[in-house]
Amino acid sequence: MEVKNKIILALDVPSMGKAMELMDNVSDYLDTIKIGYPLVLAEGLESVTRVKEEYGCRVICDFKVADIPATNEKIADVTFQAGADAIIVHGFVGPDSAASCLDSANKQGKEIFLLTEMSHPGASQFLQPVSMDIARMGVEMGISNYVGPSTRLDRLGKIREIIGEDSFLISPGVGVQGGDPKDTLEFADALIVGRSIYLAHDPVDALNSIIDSIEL
Ligand code: OMP
Repeated sequence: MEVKNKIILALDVPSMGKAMELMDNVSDYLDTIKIGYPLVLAEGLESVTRVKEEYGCRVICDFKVADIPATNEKIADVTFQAGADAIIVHGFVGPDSAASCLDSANKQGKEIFLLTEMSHPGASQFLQPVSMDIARMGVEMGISNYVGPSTRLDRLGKIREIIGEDSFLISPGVGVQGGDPKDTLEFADALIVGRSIYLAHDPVDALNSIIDSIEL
């Protein structure tokens, strides 16, 4: 997978109007967009279909799927049917739950991203003790794509070691959460960036300064 400018926009805005306004400004610089609960709960899964149709970009649905296998499969199926190219799936629920999403993806020619360790401070309490095991589980299952934190680069580096150079690793937490774009790309293939872009007075400027900082 190649991500244009190594940046995935987290389109965590509250309405389709705001999503379109932002996308009209930044879509030339991006080919991969992450859509999660904020937009889908406000506007429905149709928001995924519309963003894909209007901008022709790759859409990763961030539903952090974490249910029993039968329910996970239904969630993945309906998400892919709406046009999503990939879905983010929690690893802590275990291999059978993740496998149901992987099977759904494989059937429809789509992909899953396995979430290992999260980027926020609270992740250190329950998730951190098992996050490397989650990455190992992903490798055993043949999963190719992972999410790991830019806020703890030592941990991101360990995740990269476990999943290997051929896996694709995307990393949220740069900017507002404190991670550094360039340092994160030592281990990750692409960054997930939300508020630093969509809350900026000038989102194009903000995006360009992240791109510049990566290239320095
Ligand atoms: P900003 O902090 O605004 O740049 O947004 C980060 C985006 O990445 C949000 O959509 C989060 O929901 C998401 N995210 C994390 O911040 N941390 C994680 O550990 C995992 C994710 C994710 O799965 O995308």
